[in-house]
Parts: sequence; structure tokens; C-alpha cells
Amino acid sequence: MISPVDQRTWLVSESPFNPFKLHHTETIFTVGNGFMGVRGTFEEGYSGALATTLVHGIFNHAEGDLVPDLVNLPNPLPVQIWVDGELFHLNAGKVIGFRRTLDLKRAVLTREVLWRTSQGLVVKLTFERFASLADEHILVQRVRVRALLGSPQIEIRSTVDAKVTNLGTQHLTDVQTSLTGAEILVTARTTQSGYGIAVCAAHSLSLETPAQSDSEQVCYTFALPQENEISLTKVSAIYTTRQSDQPAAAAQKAAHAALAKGYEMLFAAHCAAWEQYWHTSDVQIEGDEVAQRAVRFTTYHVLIAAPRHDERVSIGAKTLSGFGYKGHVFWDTELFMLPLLIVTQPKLARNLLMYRYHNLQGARNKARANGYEGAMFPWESTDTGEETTPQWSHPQPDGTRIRIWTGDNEQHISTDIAYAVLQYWRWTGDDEFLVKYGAEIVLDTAVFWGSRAEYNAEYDRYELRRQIGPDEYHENVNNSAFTNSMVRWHLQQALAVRDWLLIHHRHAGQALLTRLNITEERCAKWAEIAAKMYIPRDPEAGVLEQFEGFFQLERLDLTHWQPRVANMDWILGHQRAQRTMVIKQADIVMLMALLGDQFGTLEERQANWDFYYPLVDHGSSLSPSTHAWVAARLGLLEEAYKLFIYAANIDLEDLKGNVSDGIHAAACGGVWQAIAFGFAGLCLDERGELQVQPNLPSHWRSLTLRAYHRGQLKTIRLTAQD
Ligand code: IFM
Repeated sequence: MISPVDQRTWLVSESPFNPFKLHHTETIFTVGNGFMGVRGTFEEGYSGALATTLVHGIFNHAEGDLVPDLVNLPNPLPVQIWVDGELFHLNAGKVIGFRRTLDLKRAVLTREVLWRTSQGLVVKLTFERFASLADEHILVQRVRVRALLGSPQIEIRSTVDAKVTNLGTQHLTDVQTSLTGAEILVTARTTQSGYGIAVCAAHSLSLETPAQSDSEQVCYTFALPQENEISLTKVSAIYTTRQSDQPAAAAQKAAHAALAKGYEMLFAAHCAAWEQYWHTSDVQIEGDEVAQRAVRFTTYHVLIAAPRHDERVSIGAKTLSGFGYKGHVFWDTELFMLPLLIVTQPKLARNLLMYRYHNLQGARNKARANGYEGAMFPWESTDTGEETTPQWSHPQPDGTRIRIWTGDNEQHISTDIAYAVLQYWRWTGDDEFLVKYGAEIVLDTAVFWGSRAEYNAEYDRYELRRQIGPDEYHENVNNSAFTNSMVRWHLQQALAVRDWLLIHHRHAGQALLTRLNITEERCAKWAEIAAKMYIPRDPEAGVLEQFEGFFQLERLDLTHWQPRVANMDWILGHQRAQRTMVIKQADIVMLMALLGDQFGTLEERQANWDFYYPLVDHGSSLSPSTHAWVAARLGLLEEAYKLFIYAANIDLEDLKGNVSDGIHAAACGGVWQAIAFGFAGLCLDERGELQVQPNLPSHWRSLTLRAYHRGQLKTIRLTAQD
């Protein structure tokens, strides 16, 4: 039995069914296990539903499309039920009761429906599903039918739907469905990338009734006496040629082996695996059940998206829960999702960093193509590591296309990745990772910046022109204070890493420096660039200028537009927004979050907050949690809590109105950062020792979290008195 407190803080429910929120609930009820993500669509289907099954790494560039998509795989979910000849559907007969619940602790989605047929028969239908964390290739479903009134004839039909697309784009070819007994096997190939895909569904019914299969469906027909219940277990295995040369055989073998274990055993293994993850990743808040449930929800979504066994894939901005941003990977992963994993699941964090290591060649190709040296990571990345940001938007209503500049000029991502590598290293003390992989990322991206920085002889300073900082409303600006400051920091760190390598791992370090052509002259140049990097600022007020010329832009009072859901960029128009001081997301405030005390004195941080906070419209979901973190550090607890709870509810309450595209994964990771780095003040001091400086919201009685520090798991419990 689940306790009332657990019910309120571990369960996310929908009752009754709200068809107007169909796509919202599909996204938030996604189940996954770091390999696959399956949206919360109904087994029986629903008009307009976006049935989506995504697996990390399976990208395909369809003809005529601008960039690759993460491919929607054949849908393993469909199960249809006829009750005395009437097909169960939420729009047919009478739905007397409906409750759908995502149990975050056990990562299982359950739906209970009381349904009356037009003939007056009543059945209780219970649908359960989970993506096994014990065996990542396996999706388990159970469908139970109980006759409550009458003794109907029941027919169940199960299939794997191969007629799937990505919102109309066809990525699959050579699609074949074959049935053998109670097994359905669908195989396919992606049209351009050539990945082989196999989905195999195996079934077992709790009655001794033989399956009667037709060309696409496994069918069972039987009489169900009143008060009796039957259950169908459907186990689907997904394999691709990324895991096996023979994905069909692998999927068949896995599906049957799992089915043989039975639902209860599969579920027990799944729950045991989840228990281990929650043991370290769960944050406990006493005194605020709303925040408690929300942070479990956001943590769940990061955990179900994080790859466990494949270090050549990473988490897209919308996880595996929707088609938004085509599954592409952004800085969202390294600066928003990764910290939660570095501190609570370091192995998963390492995996994600390895994705960048394996894709260094793509980053080197991008640098070369742009006339630079070293490694310049793509703003949007897929399976190849090449830049995959579209250069143009889809046609607007007037037929024109808008140029998208982020792939060209949002270059800070190279430093964000280096920052993440060093954070991982500082928290874990994983020297082996740094020596073998991380240092190469930090150093070769520094080589890129060394070749990218421009010397301005007139002022004897280094500059970075045509940049896009985190605030994407202002494109192609000169001397973004965020970018220039982070690059200065990056070059200093690269020099420190070089020294560390030469002291502690001389042989391997020297070999790496030689391979990357990091000479004494190059290092001297890095030191000079760092020393002379231009960071625009108002010398009197101590406020950084977001970029050169920002202080001359028109200042708008955003309170005039309250209440508001739409972005100011949309309200003002993109061109006009560029001429104003309206900021999309934390930019200087992001810098304050990343650099902490190194940003400046408390007075300087407060002055920058006071200047920039009123200018931000939080047009990006990445923004509120970062502001919450910084506000908490500044002791602005009321504001911090308001921003935090907004960030925590972005997806649960669809506050941005676009959850249909998928989970805002960066916001999810950001919520953990706001708690851990903001309210708890968890940090490492200059010696790398763990510190806490709590600033808890006044109504929180206590906050408990766990953190790995250099391989040791620590439990940190803070109370209102701390
Ligand atoms: O990476 C973000 C960016 O900072 C703001 N626009 C959306 C991207 C993907 O989430």
C-alpha cells in the first residue's frame, strides 16, 4: 500500500480524462529507461494522438528535410479490446471512471477505466506499462479486463504499428511485419542513415486460449464470466543495428526471454533498479509537497532520458518524449542536465561526456570548415557530431524563410562542454577520465578559441565578434560578456590542465600536447588572450554590458505586458526585439551562476542582478531555474522560490504551452540545480572540498539530498535553522 504522503509526492495523475490536454499528458506520461522513450499515448489509440517511440542515436535525414530527425520507431503499444462486439474507445460507450497515474518511484504508468458499453455491460480495464530499467531493450505492458456487469465475449487484438512517421516525414523503408503464433516482428531500415530496426512483441494471456493471428495482429477471443478478470502481458523488445548486427534475432530472443519471466518478476527487477537510482538522486523536501512532487517529476524525466550503456549518444533538448528540436543535443545537456548526474549519478554523467569525446572529429571538422583550428562543437548535434542546426527556418506564411544564426555563431557551446568536463572532474576526482578523454576536449576547444579570438590593435585587447550569447534575441553581437568571460576562464583552465598533466601524468600529457600541437608559443598566446580579453562593463556601477552597445538599446518596462505567456520576441517582432534591452534568458545571470564567487563581490553580483533581472522575459524555459539559483545565492528567497516553483511546474502545468513537443529537459535539470546549488548552496571550495551554504525557503522544514564527492556518497540534511 502506498502511503498518503507518497501518493501526494510520488504520483502524477489525471482524472477524469481531458482530451484538450491530450498532447500535454502524452509528454508528461512518457516512460523510458535511457534507451527508449515511449510517449503516453493510449493502447487503443485516440484521434490526433502522437504515438512516439524514440531510441537514442537513431537519426535520419529525410530527403527534402533541412536537418536530421530522431526517428519515430514502430509503435509497440496498440492493444484493442472488443466487449461483446463493441470496440473500447474513450469516445465510445460511456466512460464511468478514468484515472491515469504515473508512479515516479516505480516508473510505471497505470490507467484504470470503468467502461459501459452501449448494451449496458460494464468492464474495468487496467493498463500498465513500464520501460524496464533492468533490461533496457524491453517495454512491458499488461492489460487486465474484469467483467463487472454481465458476462461478455471479449476479443483482444494486439499489434505493432509500423505506419508511423515524424509528423508526416517518413524515415522508414523496407518495413516488414511477420507473425508467428503470439509473436509479432516488425523490421525496418532508416532511409538515409541505414540503421536497421526490429521491434518484436511477444504475448501471453492468463487464460488457456490460443492466439489466432492474422497478417498483422495477435488476437484472442474468449468468454469472460461476471466478476472474472483476465490479463494479457505484452513484452516488446527493441533492437537496432547500433546494438546488434542481427537486430531481429536479438529482439525475438529478448522478448521471449523476458516474457518467460512473467510480469511480476520483470516489474520487481525494474523497481529494484529504480530504487538504486532514487537512493542517490531523490531530493527530500519537508514542508512543501508541491515542490516535493515537482522535483521528483523533473528528476524522473532526466533519469529516464540518460543513456546507461551507450556512450555515443546524448540527451536531446526534449529528451525521448517528443519531436521538438528533432531530438538534437544542445548545451542544455552539459549545463543543465549534467550537474544533477555529476553529483548523484556520476557514471551516467561520464557517459554523456564521452559522447562529446567521441564526436570530437565533428567539432574539428566544423572548426576547419570555418577557418579555425582545434575543436568547435556544433550548436546542435546528432549521431555524427557534425553541425545540424538548420540554417533556415521553414517557410513563413508569406513564403520567406528566416535565417537561423545559432549554428554559425552560438559558439559558447565549446566552452560549456569544457566547463562540464572540469565540473565532472572536480566533483568525481576521476583523473583517468581527464587524462584519457576530458583533457583532449578542454585543450582542443581551447585551441579553437586561440585561433578564434581577434586582436584589436587599437585598444590592445582581444575580442570575439559576431557571437550569440545565451540571450538569443540578440544575434551576431560583438563581445558578448558571457562568451568572452567564459572563454577567458576556459583558456586559464586549459593552461592549468596542461600544467596538471605535465606534473601528474607527464608521459600521457606530453603525448597529448604533441598530438594537439600545443606548444609553448600557443600556451603563451592563450595566457595573453585571457589577460587581454575584452569584457564590456560599466566601470562605475560594476555592471557588465551584455554585449557592446547593449546599454544604448531601448529599455522597455516589461511589467506593461503582464500577464503574458507569449515571448516578447513574438510580441515585438524579431527585428524590434533586437533593438531593445529585452532578454530571452539568463545571460549575465547565467554567468553569475556558473562562476559563482569568481564573478565578483557580493555587491557586484547584486548590482548585476538588479540591472538584468527586470529585463528578462524568460522566453526560454532554461531561464527561470537559473534565476532561482542566483536569487537564492543572493538571499532573495521570495523571488527565488517564485522562480523555482515556476520552473518546476513548466511541464506539469504546461506553463509554456508547448509541452506537446516534449519535456523541457534543461528546465528539469535546472530545478535540481536551483535546489542544490541555489537553496542548499552546495559547492566545492578552492581546495575542492564540499561545502553547503543553505538559504532555504522559509516554509521548508528540511531539505535532504545526496551527493557523490570523489567517489564518497554524502547525505546532506539541512533544516530551517541551518
Ligand atoms: O539551448 C536552448 C537555447 O538556450 C534556447 N532555445 C532553445 C534551446 C534548446 O532548448
